Amino acid sequence: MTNHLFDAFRARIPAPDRVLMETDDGRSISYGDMLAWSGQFAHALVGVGVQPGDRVAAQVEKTPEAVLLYLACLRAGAVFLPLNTAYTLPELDYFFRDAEPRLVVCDPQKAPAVQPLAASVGAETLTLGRDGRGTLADRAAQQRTDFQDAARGPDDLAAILYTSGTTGRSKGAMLSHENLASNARVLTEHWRFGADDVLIHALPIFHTHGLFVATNVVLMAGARMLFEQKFDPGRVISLLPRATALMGVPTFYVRLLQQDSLTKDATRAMRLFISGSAPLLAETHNAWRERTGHAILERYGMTETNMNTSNPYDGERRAGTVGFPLPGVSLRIAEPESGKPLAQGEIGMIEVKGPNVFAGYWRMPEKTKAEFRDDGFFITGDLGLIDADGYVHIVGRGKDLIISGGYNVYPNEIESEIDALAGVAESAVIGVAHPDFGEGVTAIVVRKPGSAVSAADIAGAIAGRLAKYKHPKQVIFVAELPRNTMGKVQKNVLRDAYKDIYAAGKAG
Ligand code: MCA
Ligand code: AMP
Repeated sequence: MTNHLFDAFRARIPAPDRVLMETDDGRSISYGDMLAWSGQFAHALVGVGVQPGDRVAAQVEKTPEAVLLYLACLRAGAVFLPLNTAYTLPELDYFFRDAEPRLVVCDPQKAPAVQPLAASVGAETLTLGRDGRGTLADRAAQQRTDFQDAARGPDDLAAILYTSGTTGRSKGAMLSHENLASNARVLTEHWRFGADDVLIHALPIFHTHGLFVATNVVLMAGARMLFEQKFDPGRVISLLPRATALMGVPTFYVRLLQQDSLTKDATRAMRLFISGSAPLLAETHNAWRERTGHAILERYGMTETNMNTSNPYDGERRAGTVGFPLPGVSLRIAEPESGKPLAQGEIGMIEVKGPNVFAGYWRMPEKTKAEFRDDGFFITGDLGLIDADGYVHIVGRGKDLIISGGYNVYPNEIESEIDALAGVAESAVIGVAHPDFGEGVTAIVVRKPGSAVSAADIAGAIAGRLAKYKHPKQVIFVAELPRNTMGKVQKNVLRDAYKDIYAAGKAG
């Protein structure tokens, strides 16, 4: 019996005593430990009734045990559903209702509030804390270490990751074993990862970047990771001499550049710095090269597609571009409305096809259909062009999306919350250039006549409903919103009017 993705990882294990993870609190987990403990975790999942195809939702802190839970889900044939630790109870409630998990794993402190939500959809709740302890770990500790992996083929689901839509509800992107395996294999080769690599892993593990790009590549290479609970620029610099590679969002690089201890000497042992999830400013790329002598390698992906393009390992890493389509990925620029392919150099919709592209949105066949062309290309919603040398440039977004510190924020979701307040007539949420987060979430609000609703009222209403990173960094009140002749709010006019509010030295 084969288990498509886990067998691929298993085949790359260099030796059982080789280290897979070193944590910031001094723990060291070998590949042999990973095999034994993920087997115990898999037994624990089966013990609470998890069967192949069942969803296992996890809102847990970043610990080695959280990685074991992910691997245990693969081995048990379950569908892993990681959730951002910042999500609030109303957000969780939606995901549980939509995905109908068999099991929910959460922090012990959150369990009293989460358990009733899980129970309302018939899910069991187990806990896993910041210290790696909890009812899941307790149950796992009593299990045998050998586990007969569930048979899973290339097209079976490995994970569902939720991604918000520009309109309407969040959508669960269904990722198959082969989606993840093919991308991990391609990235490992393209970026030349091998058993001697040591990756600084300081990303969260509930989104594609930290889970599938960083963790899967390490597993596929039989490499090691320095597993940091959260990103701390000083710590990362202190780890550089022991590492060979770093993966980060642009905010990582901006914050690292603020450290005087970031020097050529400090980065001498490193072979690769990779950036993605949001545009890396050419300014940051150039400053990094000047300070360290390394050219950051920028790549481009999406939750639905994993990684699509990458700058070259050997050739020129061109600032402001996301490089070339990865091997096996077809990428074209098309006319957004008709899907007609455009000539080289023209700006249009980026569309992709390949083994990396997801299987569709969970229980949303109509939405899935709407985002694919008839010939199978996925419509990314990103606008771009291919230059004369074949480099892909992302020049804008066809979707109303803000990316703040690498997290996607959908204005529609925040506008709905603000508009629901009694004193608010209407609102527009926009992304404004921000020196730290890339874009700062900003709310432009029109009060109802006679209303005195304040920025604090808005913050108070959103708290507890939306994850913190979605909260507006500034709220600006205006008499009316600019509209075009069709009556549509002109967000470009607003973005232009407020483009300097976060300029260095200003509040926010
Ligand atoms: C934290 N805050 C944020 C963000 N993160 N606000 C806006 N945007 C954010 N990204 C809030 C905190 O709640 C806090 O609020 C305040 O901002 C400052 O917190 P700070 O300590 O500065 O933040 P941090 O904890 O240091 O986090 C910043 C971070 C983190 C390290 C950049 O956001 C991060 O790890 N981002 C990576 C996200 C990621 O992995 N994205 C990949 C998605 P207060 O002070 O009021 O409490 S996958 C993807 O996009 C695709 C597939 C791809 O291509 O990779
Ligand atoms: P997510 O929904 O978290 O998967 O975010 C995917 C989106 O992030 C893409 O559709 C792009 O808009 C954006 N993105 C990812 N990598 C890059 C990059 N290197 N440059 C610009 N945008 C990026």
